[in-house]
This record gives sequence, structure tokens and C-alpha cells, in this order.
Amino acid sequence: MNPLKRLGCRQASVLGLLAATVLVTSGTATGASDAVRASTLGAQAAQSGRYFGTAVAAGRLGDGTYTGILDREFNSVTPENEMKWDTTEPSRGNFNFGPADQIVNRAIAHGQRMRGHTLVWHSQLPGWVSSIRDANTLRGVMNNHITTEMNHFKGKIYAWDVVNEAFADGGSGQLRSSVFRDVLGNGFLEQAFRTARSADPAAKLCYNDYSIEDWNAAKTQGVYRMVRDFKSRGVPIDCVGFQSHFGTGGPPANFQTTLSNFAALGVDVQITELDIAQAPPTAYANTVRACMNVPRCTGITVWGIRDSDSWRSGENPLLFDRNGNKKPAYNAALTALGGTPTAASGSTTAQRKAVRSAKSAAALPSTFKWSSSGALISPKPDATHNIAGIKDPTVVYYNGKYHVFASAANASGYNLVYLSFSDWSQAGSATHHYLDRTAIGSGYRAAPQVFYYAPQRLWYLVYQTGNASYSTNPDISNPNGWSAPRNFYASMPDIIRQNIGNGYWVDMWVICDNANCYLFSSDDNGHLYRSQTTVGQFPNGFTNTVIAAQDSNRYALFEASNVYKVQGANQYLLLVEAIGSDGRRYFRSWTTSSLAGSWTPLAATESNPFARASNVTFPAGAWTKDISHGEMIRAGYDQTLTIPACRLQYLYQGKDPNASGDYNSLPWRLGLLTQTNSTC
Ligand code: 9MR
Repeated sequence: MNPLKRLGCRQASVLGLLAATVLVTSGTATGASDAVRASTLGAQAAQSGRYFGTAVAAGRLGDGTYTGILDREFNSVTPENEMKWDTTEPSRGNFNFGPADQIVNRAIAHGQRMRGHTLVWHSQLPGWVSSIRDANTLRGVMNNHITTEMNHFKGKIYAWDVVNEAFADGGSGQLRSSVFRDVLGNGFLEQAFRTARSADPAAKLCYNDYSIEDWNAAKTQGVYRMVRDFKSRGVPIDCVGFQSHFGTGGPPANFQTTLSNFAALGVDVQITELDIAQAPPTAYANTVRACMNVPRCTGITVWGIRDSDSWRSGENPLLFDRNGNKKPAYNAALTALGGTPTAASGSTTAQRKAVRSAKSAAALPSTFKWSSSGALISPKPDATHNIAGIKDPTVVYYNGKYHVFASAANASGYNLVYLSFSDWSQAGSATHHYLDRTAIGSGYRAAPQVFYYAPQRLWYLVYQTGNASYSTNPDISNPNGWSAPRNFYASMPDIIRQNIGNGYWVDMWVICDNANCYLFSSDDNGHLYRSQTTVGQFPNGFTNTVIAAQDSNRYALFEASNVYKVQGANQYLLLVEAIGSDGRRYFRSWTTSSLAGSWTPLAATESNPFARASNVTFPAGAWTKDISHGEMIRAGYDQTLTIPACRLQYLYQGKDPNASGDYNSLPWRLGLLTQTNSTC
């Protein structure tokens, strides 16, 4: 976002140069790290952004065959019994996390993510809990158990099974009888999820159950109604676990339908305890495929490693035999994940490359079509803020709400504003909190970007002040919680100083992969810059600033760049705002497989733009011809900036096409694009 009035930017003669090609500089990475790792389950699942995990028993960690397979094949771990109530709080207030700590600390040391299993369950529940008859006592005990256990593991657990197996078998579709339901009533689930959210706001909260894989089953419908109700009332829930303990026939034919119907409620879905009697390869392949076909199916966990490790060992239901050898079901699962178990070691570099490019091409289309809302968010001046335009939005969906930060502009300058709402229909009535009243302070602050930096459990707001600046906040919903601005750089990096010409240093953007964080910025002079630091050092240490992309026509590679990770694909997306030959703003797009790599055009021209008035329909009326500075609605909210591959949504700034005059006083409003040509 350029804070100053630009002269001459609507001169078609200048813009006739627009066809010039964007030159991209190749960074150090060439995509070599992105080889199709077809030889193990976890690495192959990671190719589509998923995990492949297993249940682990602390008692087996001394077995070298067991740990050998564990560390080679799996990138997620669920303690099979060690986090259950009978182990963790065997008597009231006496907590024992020793066995679970062994599993968790080992998993973290091996780069495996953790599922927490389970906080509230009628089974493996000590007698002192099941004999409680007083509701206040039980509520206090349940809340204390959830809070103490979640606090103990805080920051180490990706997703918690908050409540396990609360629904009855058979045709009722109702909750089963348990001390929790019988003493606290049906509301115990809501209570448990709310308590869990306050205990660890960064963990995903799941409901987990068995026999809910068949869409037509009464039990499935009962769980579905509960999740729908939770979502509609803002009760926190992020995921549903389908245990998937199958008979020899494997999953029901409609399992994928079940997964996608739940996902459509706005939750992740996961296969959490997979085992199949006799492990028929087709049954395993069908199960894995059902997950792979649902973008929000984020991972699969098998319930044990070798048949001899299984709770149903008599049925040989797992992927490895008693000796630790791969069974036919293993190859079937790996193939269904997209791997090629037999061809992998013998395939040539060219074959691997072909597979790789086919896979990444499938992730996003190369043309886009959109439908726009009307203007959803307009300035709300108050006694001390006379705002002309609301601009440059950044947005995350977190804890049942959209949290939007934006620039608030008028002739005298820029500062920031924050609003939150549960639904886009509520966006217009949300309260605007002006952040110049907070420690962020008054003066020039613009073009914010917000994300949760999971390693530090802190929210970051990145913005421009003349330098690249940031504030932090432990609670995104508290506008007064932001720290005073700090700078990422001591001063403008030399390479920017040397190339900026008469442009402006604007639109700082941070994105991290597993190892590094990258800071992108623009200069309104045809250059996109990139600096980097390590995940451990962030927010300090940004160095090695390079030109990541450039164009001899400054207007073709102007500003407002966004970089995202595409969920389920080894692909990153770059958007850069350009000024078209009609003088209107629009977005061009590129992709890469490595954040430090070079960018390949995707939809990058005026005739095939990423988003331009020409590929947007306006059912509510064509209120803007500019599709300008904004941000994608993400699939998550952390520093990886992951977006879904399907049904993209983009929050942007537009304005009355007839408005003119002082650039800072233009009447910018925010609207939402929704992709209409998604094929998945
Ligand atoms: O695999 C677990 C086994 O070792 C325990 O004895 C059993 C006790 O109920 O729990 C098993 O795991 C269960 C999981 O926690 C919840 N879903 C059903 C699993 C199989 O019973």
C-alpha cells in the first residue's frame, strides 16, 4: 500500500509498456528438497500437507524394531493409553504425566506431531470420578482435569480429542449414558470444549468416535447435528475424529461423503484409530483415498504399528506384521497417498520431476473466476477519527470469528483499525477499534498482516512505518493487548536502497516454512524483495535480502504482494498487485515449490489475471473497478499462511469508480471475492 498520492499512474501511454516480462531471480533453492518422497507413509502424506501417524505405547519404546519403524514411517503420534484419565489423574488432584511425557518428548525430538487422546471419556475413567453424583463437583473436576492436562502439554499438542465416544451405539442418535451425561446433562460436551479452548487456544479441539463413518447411521447423524449446532452457536470445535476400526470389508462406500459433509460444516476431519480386520489392501486403499479426496481431511492415524502391537492382534489388522515387515496393505496405503512404492527407488530424475510438476499443477487452476460481494466493510468515523478509506485488510478466522485488521486512511495519514465478527453478514455492524489508542501508537502505521506464531504462542501484527515493524499480542481478540512497534531491520537494506528509485518501501509480508521465515516487501518500483531468518530466531535476524521478482515496468509488479502455502500441495502462491492499462488495480499470480525459489507465472496477465474486474461478477452491483490490496481467507491462522486449494476467498479493497482526488482520501471499502470455478 503506497501511502502517498501517485502521479501519472493512470497514464495509458506509460502503461502500454505493461506487456514487459517479469524477470524472476532464482534464489538458492531449486526445488531439490521437494522430491517425491515415495518411500515412507509420513513423508508421502506430507507431500499433500497431511500427516500419517500411529498410536504409540510407552511400554514399547525400548523395542528397537518398533521405534525403527515409528521414526521411519510416521510423522504423527497418539499415545494409546497414557493420556487417559485413569493414568493421568488416578486420584483426585494427583496428576501423573510421566508415561505421556515420555511419548511426547520423544515425538517432539523426532519432529513428529502429537494428537492428545483423550480428556473426557466414560471409559478408562477412575472410580472416584464415575461415583460423583453432585453436578457442581463433577463440573469442577472435569474442568480441572481438562485445564491441568492441557496446560501440562501446552504448545506440544496439535489436536486434542476433547471428548471421546459420547454418542450411543444403535439407532437413537443420542448421547450414551455416562457419569458426565447423567450428572451434568447433554451440556457437558459444550462445557468441555469451552474449557479446552480457554486452556490452550492454539490446539485444535476434536470430537472423536467410532461407528460414525457410515453417513446413514443414526450415530453419525447425531454427531453431525451436534457439530452443526456447535458451529452455529460459536461453541469451539475444530475437528472430528473418525476412529475407523473396520471389519474385513473396510470403510462403508459412503465414507468419503461422510468426511466431506462434516468438513463442509467448517471442521477438519481426521482418521484417528485406523485398523481393519485382516488388513485387506483394497480396504486400506479405499480408506486412505477417502481422506485424500477431502481437502479438509488433514491426516490418518493407524492404531498401532505391528499386528502384535494391536488391541485386536488376533485379527492382524495393521500395516506391519509381527516381525516388522511391510504387509501388502502397506503398499496399498502408500500408493493411495500418492506414493509409488515399487517404482520409487528405480525411477529417473526426469520421471520424478514429471510426477512432481503434475502434482503441483493439479493444486491450483491456471485461470480464475470470482463472484464479489458488495462493499461489506466501510469506515466508521468517531469523534477523533475522521476516516475516508478502509484499506489493506488482513484477516484470520480464529475461535469462531473473523479478525480483520486494516489501514484507516484520511488526508492526514494512516493508522490501523481492528474489527471482529462471526459471519460476513455481521461485518458491517462490527465495532471498529482504532489501534492508535493502544501501545501501537499514533503516526504512520499501515498495511497490516496478522498471524499466530505457533512456536512462541503469540500473535504478530506486521505493518509498515517507514521501516518494517511488528507488534505482538497473546490474545488476538484484545485490541489493547498489542505491544509497541519494533522494527525488523536496523535500517532499509542496501539492496532496496539501491533499487527503490522514486518508489516507496511498502507492504511487508512474513511467511514461514518448517525451517525459515521470509519477509517479502515491495518498492512500488518493480521489485519484490525477500529477506530470511530461521524459525528459531524470528522475529530477529532477517538478512540476505534479495530481489525475489522484478519487472522493468514498475506498474506490472507494483505492491501489495501476498505469499501463501497451498494446503494439500507442495506449492506456494504469490500474488502481486499491478496497475492495468485501464489504470485499475488487479492481481497477478505465480507459484513455486520453495519459498526461496523462483516464481513461475500462473494467472499473470491482464487477459488471464488472478483477480481483475474482468474475471469477477458482481451480483450485488459493480461497485468497484479496482480489485486492490487484500488478503486470502486462510485455512489456518499460523505463520505458514496456509490457504485451501479449493473455493478460494479473497478480501480486497475496492472503491467507487468515479471517485477521484487526493489518493489518501479515496473512499476505499472492503469486499469479498469467492472463487466460482473451483473444480474440487
Ligand atoms: O488400544 C487401547 C487399548 O490398549 C486399551 O486397552 C483400550 C481400553 O479401552 O483402549 C484402546 O484404545 C481405544 C481408544 O482409546 C478409543 N477408541 C477405541 C480404542 C480401541 O478400544
